[in-house]
Amino acid sequence: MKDKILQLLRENTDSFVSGQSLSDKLGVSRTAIWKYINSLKEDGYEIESISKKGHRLISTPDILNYEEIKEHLHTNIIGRNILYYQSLDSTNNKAKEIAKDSIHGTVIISEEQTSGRGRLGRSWVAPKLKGVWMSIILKPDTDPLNIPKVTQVGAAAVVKALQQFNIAAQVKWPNDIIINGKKVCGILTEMSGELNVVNYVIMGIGINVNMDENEISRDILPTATSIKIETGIKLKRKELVSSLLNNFELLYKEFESKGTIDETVKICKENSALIGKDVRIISRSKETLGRAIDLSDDGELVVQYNDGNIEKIISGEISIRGLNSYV
Ligand code: BTX
Repeated sequence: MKDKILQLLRENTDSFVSGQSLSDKLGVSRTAIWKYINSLKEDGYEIESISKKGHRLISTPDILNYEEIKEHLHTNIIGRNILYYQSLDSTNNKAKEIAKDSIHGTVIISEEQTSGRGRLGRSWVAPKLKGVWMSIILKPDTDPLNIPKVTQVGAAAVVKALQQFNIAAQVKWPNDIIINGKKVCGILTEMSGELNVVNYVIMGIGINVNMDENEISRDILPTATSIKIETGIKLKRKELVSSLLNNFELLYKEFESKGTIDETVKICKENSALIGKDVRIISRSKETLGRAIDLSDDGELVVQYNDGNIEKIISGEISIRGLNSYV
């Protein structure tokens, strides 16, 4: 009911909508309408209410529910089912819980995470209302070996979305997006499957959007930053999410229909933070020195080791660092 009231107010932002007309249209009492209006105000919607005139929507809050995101969403499937939470331990955990019974393209978004997760058991800091913390449930009909490609699709979609707000960001293969050498976004792709079958994939994306420097915890400050800190731009998170989902659906279509990720690889190459740089390739306790020279058609990092050997690296358990620093 709240959605319907909001919709009617959205359609009439230049005039007042009377309580009586809302009550007639929606078939509920005026007292009920009044309660829903108050509840919308509590959610952050600025509504001017004048007796005998009615209600007028003045502004909408930057919250990440479907009502707000759909305004700029052009997808057919991805993000058409959004489950929105104020707080979760981790959107990837929630997605895992419900993945089996959820449709492809379902998105879980939380305004904060209390135990956000990174790769290899690491943690991800996700403070309330300051970023985008979300997971997309995907059900690709493909071999499990192809799933690392999905991470690249996600990374390319983030870069493309930021470009639409005139923000230049780079992909630090395989799963980080950086601005000015520091991390603004991380992607955690998890899969449930058998030998040749993918049951589902969960792609978790965390983006530091509007944190100020004092809102980033000290232990991650040397490598972490936010879009606002680096660019001075305070993005509307809901617009960033819509743009991200729009771009993701476009790029994912190629993977879904042909199994290739040509457009994704093009974007990741053009905006690579690593290609042409000397890097340390860290696999479990082993560290090897080399140079990142290319990205393969399948989204693997091509490195040339100092002994001259060339190898394609699959993301799995590998971390890449700059020679003396994070990049
Ligand atoms: P990662 O393993 O590459 O990065 C994790 C590391 O990044 C941490 O060990 C820490 O040093 C640093 N870090 C932690 N929080 C932040 C932050 N907010 N910004 C920058 N650096 C940070 C990257 O893993 C994958 C992260 C995915 C996060 C999303 S959020 C939605 C979804 N749900 C969930 O639990 N995880 C994903």
